[in-house]
Amino acid sequence: MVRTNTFNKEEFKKDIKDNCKLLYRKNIDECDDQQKFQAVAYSVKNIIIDKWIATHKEYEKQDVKIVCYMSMEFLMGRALGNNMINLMAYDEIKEVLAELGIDINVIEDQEPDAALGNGGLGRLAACFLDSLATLEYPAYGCGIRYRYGMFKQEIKDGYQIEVPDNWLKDGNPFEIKRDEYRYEVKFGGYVRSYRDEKTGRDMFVQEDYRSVIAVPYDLPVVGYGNNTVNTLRIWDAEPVNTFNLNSFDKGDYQKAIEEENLAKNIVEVLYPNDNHYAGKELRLKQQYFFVSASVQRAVDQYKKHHDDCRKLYEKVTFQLNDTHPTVAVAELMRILMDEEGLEWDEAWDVTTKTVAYTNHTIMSEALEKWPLELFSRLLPRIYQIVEEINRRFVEEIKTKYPGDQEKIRKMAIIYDGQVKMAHLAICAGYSVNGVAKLHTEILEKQELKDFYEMMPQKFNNKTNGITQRRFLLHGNPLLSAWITDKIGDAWVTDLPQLKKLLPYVDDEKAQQEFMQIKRKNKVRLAKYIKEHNGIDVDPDSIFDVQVKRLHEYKRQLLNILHVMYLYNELKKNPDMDMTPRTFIFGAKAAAGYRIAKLTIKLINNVADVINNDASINGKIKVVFIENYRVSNGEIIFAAADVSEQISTASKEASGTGNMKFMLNGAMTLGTMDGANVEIVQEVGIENAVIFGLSSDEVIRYENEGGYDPMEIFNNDQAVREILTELINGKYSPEDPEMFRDIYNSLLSNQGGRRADTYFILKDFRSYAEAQKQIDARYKNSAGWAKSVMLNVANAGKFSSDRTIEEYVSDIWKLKKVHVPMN
Ligand code: 26W
Repeated sequence: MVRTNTFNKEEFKKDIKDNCKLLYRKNIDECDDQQKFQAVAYSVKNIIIDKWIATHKEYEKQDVKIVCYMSMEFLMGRALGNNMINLMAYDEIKEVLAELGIDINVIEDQEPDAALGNGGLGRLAACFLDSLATLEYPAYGCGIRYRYGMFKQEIKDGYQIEVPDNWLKDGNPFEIKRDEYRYEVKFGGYVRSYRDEKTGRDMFVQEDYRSVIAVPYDLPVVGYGNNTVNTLRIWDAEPVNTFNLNSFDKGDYQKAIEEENLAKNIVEVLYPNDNHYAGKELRLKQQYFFVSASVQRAVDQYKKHHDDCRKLYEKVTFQLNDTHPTVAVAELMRILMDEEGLEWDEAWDVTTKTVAYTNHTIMSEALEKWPLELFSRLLPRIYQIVEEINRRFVEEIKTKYPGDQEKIRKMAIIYDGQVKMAHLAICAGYSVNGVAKLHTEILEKQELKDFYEMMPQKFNNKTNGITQRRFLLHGNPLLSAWITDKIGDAWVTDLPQLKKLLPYVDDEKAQQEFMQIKRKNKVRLAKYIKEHNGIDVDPDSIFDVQVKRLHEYKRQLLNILHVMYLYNELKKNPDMDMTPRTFIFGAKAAAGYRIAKLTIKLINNVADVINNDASINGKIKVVFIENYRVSNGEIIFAAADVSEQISTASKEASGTGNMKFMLNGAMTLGTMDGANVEIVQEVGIENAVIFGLSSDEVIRYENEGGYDPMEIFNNDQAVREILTELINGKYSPEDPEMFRDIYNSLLSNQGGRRADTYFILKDFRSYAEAQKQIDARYKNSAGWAKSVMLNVANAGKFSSDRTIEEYVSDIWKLKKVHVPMN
């Protein structure tokens, strides 16, 4: 396939100027930067729009099967630069703007990140949409148009402050409201049932409910160098009837107020919890809201061309991004039975051929279990259906394992007064997948063992991936140009082509070019850090980076404890031979996660002490980058030398940041966890630095009730020293008790929680050793260059293009649709 554009520079320039007039009644020179951004974005949309129309025309014409990727989160980041890239018009638009005296980077910086997601799971959804469009597969993303996305993080006095993210403040130039696709979504009330005398069927009607209207906004998802433009459809909520507010009827008035509030609240804000289930009623409302609207829309779309809903699965499949959209199972059953007149068995046959489930975590605190009381009150009809699914499933378990009550306790969908969403998703889904080899193995052998034994055919692995269009082509233009110069540009849509770089890894000149580019990217990041943190960092130091959500299992604490240790070593031995190191952190903590927020404060306090200690000659610097997100992430990945992937083995399902670093030529310093295992397999263990307990060892300790961190505390003087510094005021002279909770979490059992749950002290020595190895390896500059070049050359497997091809052939069974343009 030839990928080209038909971009006309002069036309485009005129279009930008016209937009300035139309939107703002101004000449381009009179517009401020935000206005210029809007004008440019509308001009880009103008190129997209014809492809978008053509794409959907072709889908209808060919009557193709479509995947609906159902997700509470889409962490899209900025759209403008990415759209320009995928239109293959980035350089030309950059030139046009330059001719108008406008700096493209300034324009891109005007756009707020679309941060409708927390972290890994939401960003994965965004990468998948990019790959689906690029590979010409028909797909919808289905989600929620939150008014406020992931909060903005400010650091004040070392503490995280959450600031609302009003991302729609200036309007979103790329979105289109689709008023014609409105759906009612009902909550609460009760179910009245009666027998229809004519048909003899039992009928179920929800009465005395409160409802909202779901209204979709469409965002274009542009394929790279083709004519495919798929759709991310995010739902807004509007009140059913504002008119009722004027009613004199008191009952109606009350109801109208409630419905108005329901509509306002439901899409107000993204829950900023990552890997932590809170059981909030509003969250379940959000789930049912977008799922119901999306399923209703999918069934209606199907009925436009077909009249037998028993074959729905031939034209649509729903992929559930974790358990968050799992009510889709019961909602589809409801629509098929109550509205389309199918019998239970017919509806079940369709549902179990339509719905598939991806698991993204084994952390037990992330498992969604809704209290029956809440679930049945909010979704009375859906609850009845789940009850019946559970009744039949328990019967099945009894038949398969007669007399085994334990199996029922462990596998039932409804048990202990809770609805277990993962059990529902596995029972009804035709596919259950993990997100990395190790993760899938742990699901099969441990977490979901009973389900795997009962239905092994459903289980499969789909190792995550990332899109090289955003995380290399857009984020690292220098390296991209260098690679293309060496091996051509086919890697943009075929990442394993990077293997063609192999002949260059021993070539001294190529090594120097490569490291020069890394250095320029470090200068770019240093400038960003200076502007945003006021800290000077040395581009010739090793940039050692850990950026990801803050969570105890990800062990940012291990990293900063090691920094404290290294600082002590350096103070004792000022002539210690070490390459200067800049430790860079970036992480948002969930607003209510105390120990996570305290860890941020610790990192910042340690940074303050070390950065201001002139006696160490700048050999260690510590930087906490405020408000880590997709857009500054692109700059950070490009500049990293060391990629910290140090989760407790078995806890990180996959990780995807690890892949972004690898692709940009950083060395992984990590545990054998998640996709790190596969990264090491691809690049060779000699081109990564691996440390710590294995997942088997961690699981063994856990089954034995943990290990005794006191033993380490008693016997390792250096460890005792840094732990003591947590409570002696060294890093918090104004309040020596400040970090007591961190100290306690490492050393004492607390209310059913094991001391050092995440094996930080257990892995400490091995980590410190690994860090030493990094220093030693970096000293050998040719050896280092070769290793990190090998990381790039072997990153091919980790493209989300590969992941999507696997989903398509093993799960979704989609056909490519080539969109013609005339
Ligand atoms: C109910 C609260 C909640 C919110 C988010 C529970 C769980 C989540 C997500 C599953 C957390 C998440 O983002 N998981 C990450 O998914 C990535 C994509 O598969 C993986 O790479 C990460 O390892 C995993 O932590």
